[in-house]
Formats: sequence, structure tokens, C-alpha cells
Amino acid sequence: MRSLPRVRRRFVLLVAVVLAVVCGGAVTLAARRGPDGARRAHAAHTVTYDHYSLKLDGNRVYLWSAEFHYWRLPSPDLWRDVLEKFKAAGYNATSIYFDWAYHSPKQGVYDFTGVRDIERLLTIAQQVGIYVIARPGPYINAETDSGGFPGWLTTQKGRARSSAPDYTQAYREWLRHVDPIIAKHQYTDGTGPVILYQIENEYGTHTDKAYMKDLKKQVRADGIDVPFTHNHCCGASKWATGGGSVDLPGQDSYPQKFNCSTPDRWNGLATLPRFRDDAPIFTPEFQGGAYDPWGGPGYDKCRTLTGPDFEKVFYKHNLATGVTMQNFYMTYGGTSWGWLADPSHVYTSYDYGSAIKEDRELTPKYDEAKRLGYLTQAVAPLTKTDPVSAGKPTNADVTLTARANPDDGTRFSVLRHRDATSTTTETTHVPIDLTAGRQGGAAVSYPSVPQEPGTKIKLAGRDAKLLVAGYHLGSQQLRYSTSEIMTHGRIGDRDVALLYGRRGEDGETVLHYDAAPSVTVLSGKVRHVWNAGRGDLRLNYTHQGLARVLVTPRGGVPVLLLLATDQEAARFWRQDTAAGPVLVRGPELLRSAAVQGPALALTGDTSAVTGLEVFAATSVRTVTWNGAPVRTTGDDTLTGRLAGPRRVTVPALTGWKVRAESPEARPGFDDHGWTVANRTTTNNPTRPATAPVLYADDYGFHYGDVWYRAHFTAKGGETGVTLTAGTGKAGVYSVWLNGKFLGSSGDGRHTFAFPARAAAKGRDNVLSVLVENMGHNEDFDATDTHKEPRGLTGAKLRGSAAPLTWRIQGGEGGEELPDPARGPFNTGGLYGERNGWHLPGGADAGWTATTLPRRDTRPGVSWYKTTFDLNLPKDQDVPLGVTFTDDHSRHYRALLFVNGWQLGRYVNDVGPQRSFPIPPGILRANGRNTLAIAVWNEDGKTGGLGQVALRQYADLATSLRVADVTTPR
Ligand code: IPT
Repeated sequence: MRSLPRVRRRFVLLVAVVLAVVCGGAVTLAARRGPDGARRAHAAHTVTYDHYSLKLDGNRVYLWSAEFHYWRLPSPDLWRDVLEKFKAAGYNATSIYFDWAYHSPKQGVYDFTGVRDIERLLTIAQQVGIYVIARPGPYINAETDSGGFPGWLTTQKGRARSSAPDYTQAYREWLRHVDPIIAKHQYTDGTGPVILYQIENEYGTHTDKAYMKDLKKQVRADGIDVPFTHNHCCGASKWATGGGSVDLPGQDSYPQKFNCSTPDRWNGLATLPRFRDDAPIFTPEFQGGAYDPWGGPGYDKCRTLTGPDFEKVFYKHNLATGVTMQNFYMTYGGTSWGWLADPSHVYTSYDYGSAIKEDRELTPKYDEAKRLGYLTQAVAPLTKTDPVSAGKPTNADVTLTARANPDDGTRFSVLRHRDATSTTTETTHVPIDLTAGRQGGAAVSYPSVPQEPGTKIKLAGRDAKLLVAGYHLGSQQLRYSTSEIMTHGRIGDRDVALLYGRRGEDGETVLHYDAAPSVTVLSGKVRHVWNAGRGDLRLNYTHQGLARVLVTPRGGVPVLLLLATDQEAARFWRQDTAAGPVLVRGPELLRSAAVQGPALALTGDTSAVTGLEVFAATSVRTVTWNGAPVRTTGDDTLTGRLAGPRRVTVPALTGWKVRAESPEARPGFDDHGWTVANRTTTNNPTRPATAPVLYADDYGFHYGDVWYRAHFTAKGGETGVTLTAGTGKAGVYSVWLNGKFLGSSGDGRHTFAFPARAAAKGRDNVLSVLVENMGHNEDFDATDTHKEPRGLTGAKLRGSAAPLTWRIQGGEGGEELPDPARGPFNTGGLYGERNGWHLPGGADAGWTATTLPRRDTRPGVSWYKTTFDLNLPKDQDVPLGVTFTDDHSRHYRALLFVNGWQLGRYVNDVGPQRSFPIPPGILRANGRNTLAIAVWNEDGKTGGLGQVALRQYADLATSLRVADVTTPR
């Protein structure tokens, strides 16, 4: 991708008008109001599209995009890490949801600072050189609480995602806050990376055209002038034509679905639709992984379900069917830290089994995405293709689909099993017909490829191959190759082309020349024959390691062919510099390359001592790696060695202290400062089972645990209490009478029997109830499912009509956040949370020394804390996490706080997550860290806390630098 343009504003009305006329359907004439209210038009840069592809400044681009959620990574310097990793894999864009709730704890209150600083996010994207698809909702789904709606929105009367007046006022408020920040970073203005803006999300059923129209109107009024997109899932409204329609409609697709417990079960191909003839085929979300619920099989299984074989077959099928805009959801998932997770689909980790793990490690899925991504960015004719007839492979169990670029004839054939889910090994020959092409006027056809006797094309198990033919590969004419193209470019005085195939499989590459070129096999075993009649140089080889062939045509530009296995190909990195493309072989990651005179400055990561090989312009004589000179040899490519990281050891966690809380369970606890819960009405579509209304949200407590206390004067016949609580999936609530523990229940109704004589007749008795709120549901169908009540929804004494008078206490301050830096999702209403026990620097009074594991039969909540010091090398990225080990039959759950940030919700008897990555920045790499764990003993028998340890996931030497996140104490 070319680097993004610098600030360049031209308000040339005439040019804009002409462009608007020429470019038809797309939004080229960007007309918006300036601060003076005057309508202005500017055409500094354009984002347009046609039947085939997106165009930037009139140039076709293949959109190869990676989904990222900054709010799932609360450490801004790591945003750069992730975006650099995307860019390095060949993604030219990132698609970003903006989570309304993350920024708004209360109606009218918005925060875009610290870990919420989206201005910084968009600036980083610009610096990294990656385009942005902005998706601010207002509804986003995304397996997050309320699908991104703020907690305060759950109490509105009007249906969300409709034209209801209260909802309208609310979403306009959000857009008015978020849009101007996005608007400042638009490609069209020459000021930023934002090229597209999504309206709403998978809005297909229970839709409201007026709402869609108003969203568009509001967003344009807010200064957004890039084209509007939409992601269709299901339902009638595709927003492709008619009222409320968007510029660029697209289809989301999750062909493997989300059951990671059967990771080898494939569901077969789905072909993406073209919604409008004047717009390209676009998939705003194509499956990049899968979510995993409480008690699920874990994300490694999701990574298998959507592994490299899946990427090969499904992503190439998209290429084969003419898709030129693909965004992969997720490419880096991150962490639903605090109470960000929606209860039904996910736990804390949002790793998603994606190409980049939650702890930011690259996986084999990343390698495959990179092999394909590089192709989409290097082989330009792919941006404009029509279907053509492919001919029949010799093996009837395989299918060949072909497309060709109508201008230059480049032909793309995708070969796969007829049944895409098949695991058999097939071999075949295929026809490659270039007679329709315009290759130098030569109409040629190869009825049976590969031509070399005894060789064949193989599909070993689940696999697909994208074969390019009739292609101007730099200055060469590629007739065809049965190897796949990863990338190529003019580097120095020759072309360099990197081709790859599966280890041990045959490869055949045919290049056309007017006269016999000279061929030098530099390494590996490569046979070559010259067919003078056809002017074809045919190379045959078995993919094994890395073979190199230099072909020098008479009087033409030489080409260095690099013929690699998949694995060898993945070790190559490409970066485009002012002096042309640079290929680098060896390191774990190449983040950047810059050429200045004879010096090439490279930055990146290594996980061990690594060989380095640089393919760069002939002018490049010296190389630095992360700022330090590399001693290189060779005068063709430059080779050298890169150091790996130093070994680090993480400290054992010792010095634990414990402190019991839940004084709220005791009868004498002073609750007079709590909110009286006496509402008799609610806007909630769910009517309460009993009066008063006890819904936590109605009292401004939207996240985490909530305490209730009810006083009643016993009449004497009380035998128990029937409570109904809405916790969301896998949640729990515990109940006490006058300090005596009655037990716990999961979501729903439960009767708690009173022990004999526990309720004192004629006297004040106190029920204490601690209810967990696992989060609000999503609102997928626009039916207000996010409003399903949380907290207590009904309460009735058994054997008595004595009235209950209630008070409620959730997170300190409710919607008035005591700790805006950590934000609305960080804490709930536990005593320790309300009193800052989770924060670093608290006093030690009341805490006693202990060791782990520890057994505890006291019901309710106890806290454990310790500190540890880290002194990690500044130039190393050492992803660390906290791991819990215990017998899973013990019924307790825990909140994990690191330096005051809640980064894990551990449920010992549900799982599956037992290891919680802590992002650097939150974790102090050089200094003291405070760990605090609030443990809720659910049965008063099997509580306590198991083994808790730091775990090191990886160790990398890196150029990445991470500043500590500003954290109030
Ligand atoms: C689709 C949503 O748009 C996205 O926000 C996320 O929830 C994703 O799926 C799943 O992870 S909804 C799906 C039913 C296609």
C-alpha cells in the first residue's frame, strides 16, 4: 500500500463537481459544513467504487482488512503493535467498532481520553499506514455488553434501533460526540486513514427506514464524507437500494459457525452475494475465528475450526467468486476486560481463535493470511475480474473456477475439492487456456498442466490453490505457475518473485521469452527446459525449503525466482520504502523498513537468534535492526544475524494476604447511605414479578455485582423467601438472613428456606442478597433484548405477607464514576471494590498473611492480594498472564485486578478460561505490580483460592516500546 497522503486540502468546487459527475454512485463530492456553517466542497482525495472494486483517488485497491477493537486492549501503545502486525501481514485496512458504552457512563457524559483516546488510535493507524473502516454503530453487537449500548440506555422507554424519540435523542448524542473525531481523520480530506463508515450493524429484521435515514443524515451533518457501508447478516432489509440504503452494502459470513467443540467439522462453502451491480462484492465480516462461551471448549479449538486450511479454502473461494473487499472478524480479538463481555457468548478472553492471539502472538493462521494478503496487494489485476470458463480438471473430484481481468487477460484459477469439506488427497491435471487473453498478442493454451511427465497438481486434504496465469509479472510474462504467488516486485535491477507450494509437492512455472534466456539455479533442485517453438521456459521442481533461480533474458530485466514451501514463504516480509519494495527473510516480524541513502533501517521482532537476508535496492549497503548496525555480507542479497531476546524469568507469587468482606450480610451493617429501592414503575418491557421494581439498571447500577438488603418485621410464620434474579448466563446470587448464609443459586427463581427460629418474630430482620450481573444481552434482532432485567426481579416471603423494604448498592457512585480512567466496566458493587481494595497502594490493616492454595468455608467474598516486581528488558516484549490452578469441583469465582484494572473473571467450576493475559502498559514491566483477587465462595464449603501464578507466554526482542498506562492509585 502506498503511504497515506499528507495533509492537503483543496476546496476546488469545480473539480469536485466534475468528479461527482464522472464517478456516479459514489460519494466523491464531499460537501459538508465548515465551522462557519457554510457548505464546502473539496476533492483532495476520493473514495469511490464500481462493479469491480473500491478505488482510492481513482486507483483500484483490493481491500484486505483486519478487525480490531481498541476497547479490548486497554494499552494504547499496543494498538500500534497490533496495527503494525496487521500491516506487516499485508492487510491494507483495519475495521474498527467504536463501543458507545465504553465512552459513556451516563447520558450526556463522554470520555475520549486515556485508554479511550480514539484520536490517538486514528493517528497511530495513519502513522502505521493502514486504512480504517469506522464502525461506530450506534449498535455494534460484537459479543459485548448490550451490543455496545450504554447501561443507561437499558432504561429507555422507546425501542432501541427505532425512531423512538428517547432513543433518537440518545444516538444523536453519541454520534455528535464520536463523529467529529472520526471526521478529522478522513482520507477524503487528506487528513487520515478513514476510508469507509458503517451505518448500524446487521440490521435486517424489525428495521425502521426513518431511523436509517436519520443516521445517515446525522453522520453527514457531523462531517463524515466517506462512503457509507453496511453489513448484512439476515432478514429482509439489505440496505442496498431504497430508503435508508447505504453506498456500499456487504454480506457478513461465518460459514463455520461458532461451535468450537467440533473443530474438524466443516459446513461447506457459502458464496457471497453481489447486492448491486454498481458496487463490488464486499464482506464486511468474514469469519476469522469464533467466539467461545462460558464452559466452552476454549479458543485453541476455535483456532483449529478456522485454521490455515479453512483460510485457504474459504478465502480463496471468495477470491474465486470475485470478492474484492474482505474484512476478517476477528484478526486480533483481545480481552473483554472488566464487565465488557456479553453474558451469552463469551467470557473474559475475546481471543476468538484469530490469527493474532490475545497476548499478541502470531499464529500459523497469521502466516496463511499473510501469504494471501501479500498476493492481494501485489497482483493488481485481481481488483478487476470477470468469471470465465475454467475447463475441466482430469480428476472429477476437484473443481476449477476461473476469472480473468478483462483489460490484460490475467487469469486466476482456484482449484479445490468438489466437496470443499473433503479430506481426501487428490491429484489432477488442469487446462490453462490463455487464448482469450492479451498476452503480447500470443494466444496460447495448455491443455494439460503440469506438462512435465510424472508430475501433477495435488490437493492433500483440505486445501485450495490460487493459480495465476497470463500475467505480467513485473517485466516478465508468466504463462502460468502451479505454485502460488505470494508477492513480487522490482528490487534493484531485477524482478524478485516469491512463489510457494506445500512441502513435497510438484511445482511447474512457465515464463515466456522471445529468445532463450540464461538460467542459473542458485540453490535447490530445479529442472528447466526451453521450448523454442513456444518461447516457453519451463521450470520444474519439488517444493522443498527454498530454491532460487535467476533467469536473465537477452536484453531484458532478470528475475530472481524464490520457490518456497509454505513455511519458508512465511519467513519473508515485505515493506515498501521510498526506494521501492524490500524483502526481508528471517525474523519473527518485520515492523518497518526505511531507506535513507545507502542505509536501510529495519525494525521488528525476533524470538531467537535468527539469520537475516535482505533483498533491497542495489544502493542499499548497510542495514540496521532496531537501531543497531547489522554486520552483513554478500553483494547481491545482504545476509547477517539478528540477536534474540535475553531469557527472562518471572517471579513466583508469594507474600499473599487475605481479608474477608461482605459485611453487608451482617444484620447490623449500616445501609442507610444506600439507594432506597421503592420504584413502582419501570420503562422495562419486562414487568417485575413483585413490587417494588428491583432492577439494578433502574437505580443506575449497570455493571458487576449488586447488593440488596431488605428489612422486614417477621410475623412468625416465615419459612423462607422466593427470589428471582436475572444474572445472565453462568451468573450466581447468594442470600443471607440476619447474617446466616442461606445458599446460592444461578440465574432464575429459587426458594431459600429459613432455618428454624432464624427470623425473629416482631423484630427487624434483614435479608442480604448479592447478585452478579454477567452483563446485558445483545440486541441482535432489534427487539430490546438488552433490556432483560439484571439484579433481583422478584422477591416474596414464604408463609408471611410481611412487606419487604429494600435498599440497593452497586458500583460506587453508580453512573457518576469515581474512577473515570478505568471507566464504567472496571468495578461493580463489592465492598472491597467500593472501598478501593482492588487498587494499588492500599493500607495493610485488616489483612492477614496467608499462602496459596487456601481452603475457606466462609461464604461470601474474601480478597487476596500480593505485589511483585518486574524488571523486564526495555527492548523485549514479554507477554505475561495470571494462571489459576485448582480442582474444578470447587464452587467459587474470582475477579482478577492487576494494578486496579479488572482483567479477568475466573469461574472455577465453569471455565474454560484459566489463564488471563495482562497487557503490558497495565502491567508495569519495570516496577511494582499489585495483584488483588476478589473470591466469591458460593457454597460456604468449597471456597478459598487455588494456586495463582504468573505465566510467561512468549519472549521477543522488539522495537516496540510500551509506556505505562496512566493509572490513578
Ligand atoms: C456478527 C456481528 O456483526 C458481530 O458484531 C459479531 O457479533 C459477529 O457476528 C460474531 O462474532 S453477528 C453473526 C450472527 C453473523
